[in-house]
Amino acid sequence: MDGDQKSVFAQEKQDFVQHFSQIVKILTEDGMGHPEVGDAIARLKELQAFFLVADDIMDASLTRRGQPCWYKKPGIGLDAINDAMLLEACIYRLLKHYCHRQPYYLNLIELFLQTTYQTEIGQTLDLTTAPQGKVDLTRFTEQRYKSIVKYKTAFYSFYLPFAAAMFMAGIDGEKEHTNAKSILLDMGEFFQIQDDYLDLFGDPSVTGKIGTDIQDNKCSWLVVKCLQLASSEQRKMLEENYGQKDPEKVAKVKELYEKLELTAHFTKFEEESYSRLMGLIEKHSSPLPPSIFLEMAKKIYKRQK
Ligand code: DMA
Ligand code: MG
Ligand code: MG
Ligand code: MG
Repeated sequence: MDGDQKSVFAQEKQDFVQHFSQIVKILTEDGMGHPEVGDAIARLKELQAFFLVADDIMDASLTRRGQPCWYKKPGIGLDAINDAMLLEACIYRLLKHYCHRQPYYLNLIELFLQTTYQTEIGQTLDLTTAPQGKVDLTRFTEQRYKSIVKYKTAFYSFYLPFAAAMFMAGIDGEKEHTNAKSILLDMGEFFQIQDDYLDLFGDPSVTGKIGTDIQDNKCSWLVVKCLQLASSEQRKMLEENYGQKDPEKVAKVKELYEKLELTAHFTKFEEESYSRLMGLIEKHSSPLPPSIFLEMAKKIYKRQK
């Protein structure tokens, strides 16, 4: 990163922090109008993303953003389920606060509701493809993988923010949204593939989270790729070691991944995916300026966290 980029980044971060405290202020001001719920509202000062609070419980994860996951904090535990729902409700409180007189208000509400449904469908696929204690490698197909990541990640992480901005700018045509979606879902799939790669090969001090995909029996990009490359012997060894907590078994799976050079395969995939993405942007960005998509691609390509 050069100096200019750094200062832009610092400025963006400062802006974000400012907006964020404003949001928390608006959400917690309600507590003053209704003192009987003040204690509950005060909890929102520790705001986190609602899908991630719930996801960490379901994935039995330990850390998030360099801290214990919310449900792992002393005194929180499964109360975090309610906190996740409370955070979800905050979306609609904020939409009302900022947008209820706007012509795009209904579009935004429907967008958030629809995206929540899609993400929940994706999480369902993610969880049912990874049943605890039942390793069945035949489930881990490329086709199943693509459906999981499209629904659990691509809609909410990529299409949602762009679509929201488009509605706010008065762009509500189906054609325009379909075009943007074709770029953004592709970007989202790539983003989750990186997430799966980093789950095992990322540095937890950089990603802020310790990976659990092997232990959780997840249909990760790594296991799908591994199965495409493995000999029948290696497949058997994967069968015996995948989806279990035992650190020695996890290490054996990692060893196999390393033997099959999954890092090199990932790097190659990343290059290919990037050029495909550039093609999609060229073809489908209009009427939006391609730079919006290119900026986003730049942020995620070769990311370490
Ligand atoms: C992320 O999947 C999907 C959602 C809806 C949070 P994941 O469990 O791989 O995410 P992470 O690696 O951040 O726990
Ligand atoms: Mg998770
Ligand atoms: Mg998950
Ligand atoms: Mg992950």
